[in-house]
Amino acid sequence: MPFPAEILPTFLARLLAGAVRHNVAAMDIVSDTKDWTWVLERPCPDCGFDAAAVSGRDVAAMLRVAAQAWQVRLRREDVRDRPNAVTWSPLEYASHVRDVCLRFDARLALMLTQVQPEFENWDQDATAVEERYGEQDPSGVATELAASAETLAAHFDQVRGDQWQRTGQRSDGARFTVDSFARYFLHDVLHHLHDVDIEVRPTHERV
Ligand code: NI
Ligand SMILES: [Zn+2]
Repeated sequence: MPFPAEILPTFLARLLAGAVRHNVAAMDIVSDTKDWTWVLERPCPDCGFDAAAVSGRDVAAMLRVAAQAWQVRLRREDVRDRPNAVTWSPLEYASHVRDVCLRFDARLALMLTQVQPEFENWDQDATAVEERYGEQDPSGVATELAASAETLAAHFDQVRGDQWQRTGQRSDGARFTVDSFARYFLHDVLHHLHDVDIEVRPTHERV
């Protein structure tokens, strides 16, 4: 099993080096209505993350590193600025990531306690409007994101043995194991760091 701390810094380092360039079309807010399950099969051409190269067991540690990067991003002056009319501001993306952690934590609990549960549909764009993501307080979002990410990381840490192969299903029919669900989730958190042009130094440089 690869040591997870080595993978995420490589990813962040590539972002810093400009090796991964934006695909402007892919940044559109409506992109979250697309089915992203293909990211489990091949590297994401936008953010460069390869979900097939990690194990569900790596996800908790990588989530903790990513959550730190979000803390840094939320402190920047341009946190409320949208790059253009159809792209979320970093604050909106961070609010989304906070809620993704909450939502996926609830789904993980279902997968661990029920036989192939079906997840309730979640309209992410409607939630962003209803919850007024763009008007939330950045420091409050930072605190909430840190808490929701840590809660989910702790629950991933508690998954044991056969539990990684338990299953769940989205309302659109997409099926996940806890393992693929964890890797799918991690991509979302990392992809959105890419969306907000994260500029943080990897904390675990390999020497
Ligand atoms: Ni997302
Ligand atoms: Zn991506």
